[in-house]
Amino acid sequence: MIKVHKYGPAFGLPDSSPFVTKVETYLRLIGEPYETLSADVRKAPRRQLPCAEIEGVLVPDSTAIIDLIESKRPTKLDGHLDEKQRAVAHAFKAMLEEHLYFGMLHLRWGTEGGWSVFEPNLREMLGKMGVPTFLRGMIAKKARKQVVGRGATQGIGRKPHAELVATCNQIIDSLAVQLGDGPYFLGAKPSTYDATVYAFAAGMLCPAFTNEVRAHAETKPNLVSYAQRMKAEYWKD
Ligand SMILES: N[C@@H](CCC(=O)N[C@@H](CS)C(=O)NCC(=O)O)C(=O)O
Repeated sequence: MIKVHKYGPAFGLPDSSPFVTKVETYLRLIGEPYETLSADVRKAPRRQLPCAEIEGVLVPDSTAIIDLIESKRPTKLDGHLDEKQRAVAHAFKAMLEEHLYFGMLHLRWGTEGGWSVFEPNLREMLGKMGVPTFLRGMIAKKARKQVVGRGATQGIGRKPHAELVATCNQIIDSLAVQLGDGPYFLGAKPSTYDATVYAFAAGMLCPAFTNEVRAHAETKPNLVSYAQRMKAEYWKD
């Protein structure tokens, strides 16, 4: 059975990482049973999670995991998509994973409001990884510096707050337009892209975090009902 190496559920989400939620949502979309393991990110091959054990091989990267599993399936989850749909969906996936991700990362790690919610969860996770209590504060602070630095390297983290929010909100506007009435991201049937879209929709709408991006996402009734529908359909347990 496939084993997903993850951080762990947090803030009412399946995982603190959208990339982990993406992989698990994909496995639920195809009805593939899987096990999970709370992993130590420091020991992961690329020092990132998720990873998945597939037929004895530890595969890093959410997209590589999904591509490998899809390559072994006789029926493809994206089989019904034409070239144009694939191209558009690929662009949206990149926009969420490589752009919005860093905006959301900054809102969680780089703002005082986000950090006040995120830090206790991080300390708890460090505890599960065996880090002694007296070191957790120092390690969390160091991790915060690194993660905020990543947002700055990508660029979005250097923007003034209002500009960062506007950038994220523009992405949400586009996402809501493309989603339309769904019911899935690309119409009547689910595709691998729903794994990414759900992971990010659930993250941006997460009630634990109060910020302008969540408030903006909440003004999109189709996005909100998409997240609710996907949760009810694939995340009942
Ligand atoms: N491209 C990777 C990205 C995974 C990723 O960025 N994981 C983050 C958590 S959201 C992580 O483990 N970060 C730890 C680090 O980079 O030090 C994927 O799709 O799996």
